[in-house]
Amino acid sequence: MLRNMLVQRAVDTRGFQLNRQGKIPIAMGSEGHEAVQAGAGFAFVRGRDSLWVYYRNTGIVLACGFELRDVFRSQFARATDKTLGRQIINHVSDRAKGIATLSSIIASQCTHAVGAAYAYKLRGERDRIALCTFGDGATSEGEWHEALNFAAVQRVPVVFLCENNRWAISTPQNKQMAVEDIALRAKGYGIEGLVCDGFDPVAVYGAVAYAREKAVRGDGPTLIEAKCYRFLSHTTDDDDRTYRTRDEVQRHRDLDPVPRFEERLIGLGVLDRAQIDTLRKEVAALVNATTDAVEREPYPEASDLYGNVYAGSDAAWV
Ligand SMILES: Cc1ncc(C[n+]2csc(CCOP(=O)(O)OP(=O)(O)O)c2C)c(N)n1
Ligand SMILES: [Mg+2]
Repeated sequence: MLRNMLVQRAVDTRGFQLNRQGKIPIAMGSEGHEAVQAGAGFAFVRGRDSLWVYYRNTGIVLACGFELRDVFRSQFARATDKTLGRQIINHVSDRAKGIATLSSIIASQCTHAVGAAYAYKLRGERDRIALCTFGDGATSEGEWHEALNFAAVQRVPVVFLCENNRWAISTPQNKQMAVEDIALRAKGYGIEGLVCDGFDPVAVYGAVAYAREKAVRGDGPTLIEAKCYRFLSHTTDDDDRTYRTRDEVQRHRDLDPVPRFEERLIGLGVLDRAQIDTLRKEVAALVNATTDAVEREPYPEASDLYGNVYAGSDAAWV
């Protein structure tokens, strides 16, 4: 889990650097979400479950088996990218690993996840769930409510995980809803809602593993709200200094989940400081080597544009 959290942080930093160097068009960091994504990813059962995520989810896709080089192929839009360099950055997918492709349309993945889980139920595929993640802002979308309601009525095996980072770009939570806990909304659909500490990967793992077991037993969906914080601007196209104070950001940075988890592991005697330093160096070397290797890969050819659009002829229709 710690390794995954360190990789997430290194990928975020690299994405912002590559954008400022003019090498990639945009980056979306998940700093502050590392614990949510590491914890949830470790509760996902590879080879069985499916994952329905949003753009801030590099950490969880990596924890579910997505390859680091494929993250960079997406960022650099190379021909080797699983979506052939066509999807927006961080909109990654790997069908063989159960990681579904996604749209930037907020909450659209929620109805897709429920559809997949409904299929598992109809086909009698036990011990399989759909894990669906989204932000606090997504819970204002009609599609989110439709997804929760249908999932609850049909008792499909889906786990809803809200990464509540308190902001939807420049909209703070209190301008978006009049409740403090998004998990409360579960009651309105007749399902269980849980709040967990999104700065603690073990707490998130526990909540998601519990909800997964429940779904597998046939006891339907759960809404988990993991409270975290977005340390960076929304994307490299945003400047958060225009709408929130540095004090607020610093207050949350003081609770940074990455050093906090390191201290916890040291306190428990799982790792010592030297081992953590070695791990940090390994992660930095891996991210550097992967960045360099992928940067050398080719872009798609312009003539590839019409391929994989329609079956059959790939000639331009104009
Ligand atoms: C339907 C729709 N409306 C608006 C947008 C523009 N938009 C992109 S990200 C975003 C904020 C989403 O916030 P949240 O769900 O809290 O996720 P976070 O980025 O904070 O992780 C918005 C409004 C969109 N992509 N889709
Ligand atoms: Mg948010």
